[in-house]
Amino acid sequence: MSKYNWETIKEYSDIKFDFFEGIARVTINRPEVYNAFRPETIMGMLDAFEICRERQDINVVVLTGTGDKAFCSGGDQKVKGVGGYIDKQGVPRLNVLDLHKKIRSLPKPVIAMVNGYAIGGGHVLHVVCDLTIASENARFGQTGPKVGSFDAGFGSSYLARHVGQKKAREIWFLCEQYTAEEAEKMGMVNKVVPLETLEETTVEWCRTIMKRSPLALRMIKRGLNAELDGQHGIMEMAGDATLMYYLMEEAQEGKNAFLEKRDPNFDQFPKFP
Ligand code: S0N
Repeated sequence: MSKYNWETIKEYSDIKFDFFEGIARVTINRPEVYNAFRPETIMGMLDAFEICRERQDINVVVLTGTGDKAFCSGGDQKVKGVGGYIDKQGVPRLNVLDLHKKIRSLPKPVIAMVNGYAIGGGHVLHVVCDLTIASENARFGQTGPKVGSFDAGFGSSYLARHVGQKKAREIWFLCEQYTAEEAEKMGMVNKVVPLETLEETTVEWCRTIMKRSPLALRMIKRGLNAELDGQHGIMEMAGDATLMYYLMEEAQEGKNAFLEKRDPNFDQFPKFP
């Protein structure tokens, strides 16, 4: 039972999506399969994250799973077919990759609130979030090479940036599980707290983050991503630089001069050394 008054934003079949004082919470709601995801789960999450992007009153997003057993146990093995996870129309999909990109692109911080197992594709989900706060009972690990899958994308290369190359290879090659304390020591978890205080700590972190400048946080996220994301990362950071330029009078002058059919006067603006 939460002590916060979370209000439902939108109803979905596989996730819960709610809001409290500037914080949006996306909860994978399939406890019967330890919050494993199927294509419909991901479609719901993609929609919810798009709403998080658009809504002005959402400053931080928390991603978690229902219950005290699992954050997410990865792709639902019961719907895994040839070529991907089979949706209701019979189409095989790997749409979780779209979600990785969406979390990474979201111009707002995303916190994984890991309340149990973060395994397989569930482990990748916490890896792609900006921060991870875990309960003491959380368990982390990959199973891919054991169950016939792998993520050679963010789930391995970005993981290696957290824990180093050797440890990332160990995590993938051995497919063992790690405690929350071990995960914190490795550098892939920011904080470990008792399960009873997980939500409270996460809300506290969100409140602290919300006191900071949103545009500054956005640019920090872009910069940290850009180092790894190549041309795509530069494009996203450059896009935000353009956004900031558009906020300046210098950019307005160019547009106004064009509309007023005169030469722009850019000399009036300071040229910082
Ligand atoms: C989580 C584990 C370790 C928990 O073990 P425990 O406590 O013994 O519980 P269980 O009895 O095993 O589980 C409880 C119930 O939940 C069901 N269940 C658990 N996980 C899944 C799952 N992933 N799919 C379907 N059902 C699941 C159990 O069956 C059980 O239900 P009942 O009692 O009815 O049988 C343990 O459960 C475990 O190891 N789970 C499997 C973890 C796993 O291997 N996940 C899949 C790994 N692969 C991916 O995630 C691929 C993701 C992907 O699509 C991808 C593709 C391209 C690029 C990237 C990715 C990516 O995101 O990685």
